[in-house]
Amino acid sequence: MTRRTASPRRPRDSVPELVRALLRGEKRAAGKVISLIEDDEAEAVEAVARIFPHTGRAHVVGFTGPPGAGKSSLINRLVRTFRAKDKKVGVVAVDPTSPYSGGAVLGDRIRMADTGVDPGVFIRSMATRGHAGGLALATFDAVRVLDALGMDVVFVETVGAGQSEVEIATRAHTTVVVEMPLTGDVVQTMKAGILEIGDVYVVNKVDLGNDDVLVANLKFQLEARDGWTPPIVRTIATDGRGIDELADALMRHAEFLDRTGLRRNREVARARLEILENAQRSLARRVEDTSRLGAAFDQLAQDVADRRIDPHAAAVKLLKPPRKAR
Ligand SMILES: Nc1nc2c(ncn2[C@@H]2O[C@H](COP(=O)(O)OP(=O)(O)OP(=O)(O)O)[C@@H](O)[C@H]2O)c(=O)[nH]1
Ligand SMILES: [Mg+2]
Repeated sequence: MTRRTASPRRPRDSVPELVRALLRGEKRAAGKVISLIEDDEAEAVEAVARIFPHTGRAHVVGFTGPPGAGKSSLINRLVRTFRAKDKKVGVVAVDPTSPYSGGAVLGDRIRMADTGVDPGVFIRSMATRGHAGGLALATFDAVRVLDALGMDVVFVETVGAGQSEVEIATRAHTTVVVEMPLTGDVVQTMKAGILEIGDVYVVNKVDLGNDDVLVANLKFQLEARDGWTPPIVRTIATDGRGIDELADALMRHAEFLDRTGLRRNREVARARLEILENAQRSLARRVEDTSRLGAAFDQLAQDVADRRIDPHAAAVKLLKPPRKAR
């Protein structure tokens, strides 16, 4: 089959082929589609459009929290726990440095990127380059790939350093906020906004002590939302303590969303964001390559320089869809 992209790189499978393989559960195809998304290739749009009708099954759990709190370690443990319950598990880590081993399923860091011996686990790190602003979109497109691949649960890890990372986590069905107790004589306050976003709070590294103050603080400050009081789970990710309770809390929240109809609300809220972001992105694409704007753009620039039109009106005119030929 001939390709339109005159790329010197290795020949690629066609998008329909890739999507068919993905829907058959082939992890290799999933990895390729995520690479297209990651590189923001035009084919990614077609691929996501094709897989979209096959998504909506997976329960998506977002993890956020300060660097080093133990998000990756917790997810590694949870992968194992959910595999033991015979659930297929996907992981998208928005931090490419995350050290994933896939619980006990995968042995080393080299193989963690896209394959493993267990067909029920798929772990993928997303590189963040080239996605200023579009990171949330790329992440959720990748989540959809894992959904279509047949994963029952998809964990998304982001480092809660910036607002955009926190936002990614809140687009999940269940948002987990991971904190760790600080040691020494410090008053530990929560970062602004962190108390509003979590459905489940984890206080990890309780082996290091000082967790009582943090847990009491959280208990005091957390409020029920829509009839759900966020549980606070104490864990030691390194030895597995509290992981069963955490898995249980995640499942209870999933059931709560189904029982109350809030799952649908969350889907609609995310859809709003995604429609707007896609609209912004396609507008940005239309104007980023000035060579493709053609003679109309040049003429508008002349008109602005001659004061025949102001720059704002010129922009509106530029973005008007071309008139259809009669
Ligand atoms: N003592 C102790 N160490 C832990 C625990 N959980 C994780 N760690 C260690 O803390 C360090 C950071 O853990 P990660 O799981 O990489 O944390 P993270 O939140 O994913 O970190 P980033 O992705 O860099 O934000 C590692 O060295 C872990 O081994 C715990 O419960 N107790
Ligand atoms: Mg990590």
